[in-house]
Amino acid sequence: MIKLYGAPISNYYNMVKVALIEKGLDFEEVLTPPSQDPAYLNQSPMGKIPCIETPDGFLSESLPILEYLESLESDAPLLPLDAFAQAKAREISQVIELNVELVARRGLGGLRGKPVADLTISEMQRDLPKGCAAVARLTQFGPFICGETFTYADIVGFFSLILANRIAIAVADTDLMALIPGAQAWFEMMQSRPSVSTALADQKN
Ligand SMILES: N[C@@H](CCC(=O)N[C@@H](CS)C(=O)NCC(=O)O)C(=O)O
Repeated sequence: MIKLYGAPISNYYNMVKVALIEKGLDFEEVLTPPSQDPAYLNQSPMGKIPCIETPDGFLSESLPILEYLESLESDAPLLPLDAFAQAKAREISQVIELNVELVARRGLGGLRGKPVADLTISEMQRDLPKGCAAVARLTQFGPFICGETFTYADIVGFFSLILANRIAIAVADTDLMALIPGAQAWFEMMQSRPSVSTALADQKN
């Protein structure tokens, strides 16, 4: 059985948790904060959450974890069969993480009442529209990010945008949903998906 280390407050933790639920894999949640404790660094080398424990050892970084889960036997694939379509799902996941989630994350302190430097805010205002335009170029939400089929790119996209948009609105006065045509309807569809609503409910508890 897979052990999932981390906490529901983390959007990355929720990406992995929702993938485990969607794939119908048995897993156990082990509540763990991010930590620089040497014992935890042996599990997750940057001390971040999530990481998972598999029969073969520990694994960190959400995207490789999703790839690993995809390699396990399950009746619910989270990537299409076609190699090019698979690569497109990876492409959009990475574009969202690098150019939207991580850019917005620079202002995370702002959600916790900490001051955010003017330079950081102006860089967010410059870079987030670029990242959103790239996402918009890659998807038409038909209805999912990659078209007709639900993929892990929907999970990565949803849990990236849910946090990134809160930060972007609060800190940089930038509404990411308004910058990605079709994103709002897709976001609402994702929110009511049982795996996602379970993770969101657990986050509130
Ligand atoms: N690239 C990592 C990012 C994970 C991440 O940033 N996790 C946050 C919580 S949402 C964390 O552990 N932060 C603590 C830290 O940066 O030390 C992944 O894909 O899993």
